Amino acid sequence: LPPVMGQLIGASDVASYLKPRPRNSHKGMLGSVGVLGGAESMCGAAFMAARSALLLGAGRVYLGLLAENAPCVDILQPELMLRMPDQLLEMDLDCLVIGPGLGQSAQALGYLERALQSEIKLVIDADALNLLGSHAELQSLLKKRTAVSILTPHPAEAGRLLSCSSHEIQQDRIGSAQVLASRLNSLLVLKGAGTVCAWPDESWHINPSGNPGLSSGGMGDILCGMIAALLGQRLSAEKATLLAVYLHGRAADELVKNGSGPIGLTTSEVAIMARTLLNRW
Ligand code: NPW
Ligand code: AMP
Ligand code: MG
Repeated sequence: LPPVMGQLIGASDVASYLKPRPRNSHKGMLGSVGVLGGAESMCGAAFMAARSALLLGAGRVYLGLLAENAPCVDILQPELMLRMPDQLLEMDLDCLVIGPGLGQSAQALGYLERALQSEIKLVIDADALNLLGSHAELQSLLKKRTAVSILTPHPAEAGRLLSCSSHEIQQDRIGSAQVLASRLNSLLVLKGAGTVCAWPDESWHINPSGNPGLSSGGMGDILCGMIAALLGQRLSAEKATLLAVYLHGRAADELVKNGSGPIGLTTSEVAIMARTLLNRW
């Protein structure tokens, strides 16, 4: 028989990935996470990613917003540290989320180019994926990276990367995720019901958790913050990805059981429930 390349993500597998904190832990060992995005009218996406990184246990979370009129503090989450995007790219971060609400301006393109040229671990989402889809030179930079790159497209973003429609992606979700992972030398998370996580060696995992309560704006933005928080807490890229994907869906499942969804489920509820599950396991 050929070796089995695919499997379902199991709660019992991922629950043990994040080890209990040592008694003498400090924020320096729990990861400095950066989030770069939030152009005009889309700051919310970057705030959501940053807040979810905080809730999932990152030691420090920095946020760089592109919008000219961006606030300098998140009044509702003052733990977040706001920085200019240029400053953020010069910091010694453990990982960087780039893309939520980033827009596709020349400025956004420049920041993405710099991030891809750096040695930092990257979680690449939303508009950063759209920019990659329309700039072959960025794809070459991505392929050449030796540091971790995790891509989190939904079907339309995956279609932009493969120059096809989201419908075509949906016809072969596993194949599409495998092609993107190996072609772009990245860990690939193809989102949507039954999220597919594919690695460059063509192995893949399907996520059984999650429900239609997650079908609202911002749910993808919190997922990339969750992955980054776990990377910051020193999980391998594969483990951080599988645990975050499972937990994101499982949190939504718990909330639907409690009657908080599927109708009207919000990102903050999902991130807080994910924190509860992580602390209970
Ligand atoms: P269709 O119709 O099937 O072809 P876009 P976006 C598809 C920011 N945000 N299964 C579907 O396409 C983001 O971070 C800001 C199948 C759908 O119409 C980005 O920077 C927020 N298809 C920017 O906005 C909150 C699926 O994708 C299309 C699918 C644009 O990102 C919202 C939409 O994709 C948002 O996060 C699925 N499961 N999921 C804020 N509060 O600031 C998606 N599709 O056109 O890339 O737009 O994802 O909203
Ligand atoms: P985005 O489209 O970037 O906001 O991401 C949406 C997030 O919600 C992804 O993690 C999807 O996998 C998840 N999601 C959306 N709709 C569903 C669904 N019907 N079932 C399970 N997960 C979903
Ligand atoms: Mg998204």
